Amino acid sequence: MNYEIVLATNNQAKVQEIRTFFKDYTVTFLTLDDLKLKLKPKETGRTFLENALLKAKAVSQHVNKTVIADDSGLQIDALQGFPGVYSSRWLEDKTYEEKNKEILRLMHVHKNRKAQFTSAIVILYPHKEMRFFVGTTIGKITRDIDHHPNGFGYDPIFFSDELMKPFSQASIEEKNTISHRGRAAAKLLQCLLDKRLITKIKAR
Ligand code: ITT
Repeated sequence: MNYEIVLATNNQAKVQEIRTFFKDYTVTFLTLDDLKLKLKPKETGRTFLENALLKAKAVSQHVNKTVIADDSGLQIDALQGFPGVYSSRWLEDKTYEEKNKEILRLMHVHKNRKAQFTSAIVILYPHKEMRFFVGTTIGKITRDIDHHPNGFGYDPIFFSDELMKPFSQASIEEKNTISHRGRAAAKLLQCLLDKRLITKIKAR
């Protein structure tokens, strides 16, 4: 039987990326929707790690299962790391098209376009043991919004230095190989394998 993990997120794009990352392993990810849980924990922490833990704990109170949460964001050098932990809450009532336009406007005067994505993933077991995994990926803020349909959030304005294209032009599998979330997930995978909670599904 597959090992079950609850994903403490309301972001369906994160669910897709994580499910894709673990598709060859004996793990099933349950969403808040699957469990009919309507929770939107307040992200009052000052760091990605604090916020990931807040989200994992909020969900863990309602389920007797292992929970993981991801808190992530875009940090732009010329804007002193902004939007960072505010990536989701900043201009919350606006669409990502509008948020991305606003970032490009703020960046108009800056020559230094360097930026990074960071993801902090927390795993919280039913017996309350927890582990943290962090991943980062570097790139540059583009001059224009890329209108290719892949990705989500800030992907259309993030040119990956490693893929040599905007994240919005990468497939989920491709993005997972070098992304902040993919790198944090790789560390989580190793931990789950080491604990023998999951194994690789054997090819037939
Ligand atoms: P949950 O808290 O329910 O998981 P959220 O979207 O609010 O969903 P965060 O609080 O972690 O998630 O906010 C992170 C925001 O940073 C997210 O909404 C995106 O706008 C952005 N972000 C994070 N990872 C990203 C990625 O891989 N590509 C593009 N944008 C990303």
